[in-house]
Amino acid sequence: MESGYTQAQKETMKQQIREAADQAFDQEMAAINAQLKEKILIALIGDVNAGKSSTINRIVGEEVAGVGAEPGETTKIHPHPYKDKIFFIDTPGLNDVNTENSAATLDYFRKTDVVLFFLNAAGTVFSESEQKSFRIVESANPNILIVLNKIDAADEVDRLIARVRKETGHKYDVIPISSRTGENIDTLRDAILEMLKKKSKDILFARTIKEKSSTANKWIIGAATSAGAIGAVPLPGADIVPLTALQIGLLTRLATLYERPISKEAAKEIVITAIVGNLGKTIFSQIVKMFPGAGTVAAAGVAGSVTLALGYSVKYAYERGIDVTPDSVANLYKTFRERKNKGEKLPGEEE
Ligand SMILES: Nc1nc2c(ncn2[C@@H]2O[C@H](COP(=O)(O)OP(=O)(O)OP(=O)(O)O)[C@@H](O)[C@H]2O)c(=O)[nH]1
Ligand SMILES: [Mg+2]
Repeated sequence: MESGYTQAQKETMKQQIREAADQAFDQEMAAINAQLKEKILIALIGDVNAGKSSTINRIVGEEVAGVGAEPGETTKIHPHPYKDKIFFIDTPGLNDVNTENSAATLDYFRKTDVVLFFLNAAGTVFSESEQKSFRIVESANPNILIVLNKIDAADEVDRLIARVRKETGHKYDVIPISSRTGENIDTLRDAILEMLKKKSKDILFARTIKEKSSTANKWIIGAATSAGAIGAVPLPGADIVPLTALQIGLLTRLATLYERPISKEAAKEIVITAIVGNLGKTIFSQIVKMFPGAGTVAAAGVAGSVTLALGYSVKYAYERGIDVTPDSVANLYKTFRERKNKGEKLPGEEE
């Protein structure tokens, strides 16, 4: 396959990628390792039976704490150390906020990374006592997502959302979910990750939860979109350093997400294969058909397409326990393309 670069350009680019990758890899790994050392605190606030425990179980994909049908199972502040350094702080409403617990409670909220404020769509939504709790929480920590749970058992959900948004000054996301049916749990999960990302704390949480595929897709599309902004066709010279850094960043994060460490050498050679080698220019028109989200990225050019192909190939390999090497990545890409040319679906499309 013709990559469109002259032999001399290829040699220059390889050298530039090696140098840029050396530096980028060390920086990315240092940043990731720093993230992994930090604690993540997620507060769950809401009346008894609002569905706090059921929702968390859904988000992480396994049983975290006892989900009781008995009202009032959670009776006091209860930081569950979940996994690694992730803590869920389970609180039953704040009706007793004037009691001796209040100072400790507020202290917790101040330290919290994400506050999930639960409302029961099938109950009295945003009652006076809930509003009072909300004001208290809001004063301590504005990183709040309002979770409107049990929408499977409620009517006029849109109206409830509009009301809660209005009563909270349109400052917070109100996310309607059902932890019974699973509806919109992915939206809530993404919102949590988005909030953690702003604090550079999303990687540990993303790695800990069971559902990794949608996180990987977001990272891949994000990196590809940024790559697209670098230049339509990456040229030897100024384009190579930022493009290499982006791809190394994506590779190291995917490796961390799937808990399959990648060596600097392998990462470097994979980037060379992608940029200089056979993931080159000719994939441009084909990639649009191949991967979810490719349409917008491919419009931005070869750099974006190449990054997308790289990301999806590596993700595919990790999900199937295939070793991530320059050869395996290039082969996977070829397989994808052949399948697509024969009109077959890609694995990701079959869901
Ligand atoms: N219909 C419906 N029921 C739900 C939903 N989520 C939870 N429930 C039920 O509501 C009850 C309480 O759920 P939990 O997850 O224990 O609620 P909690 O907020 O953790 O309750 P406490 O720990 O007692 O404060 C259980 O019987 C759940 O099965 C939902 O989305 N829809
Ligand atoms: Mg509970």
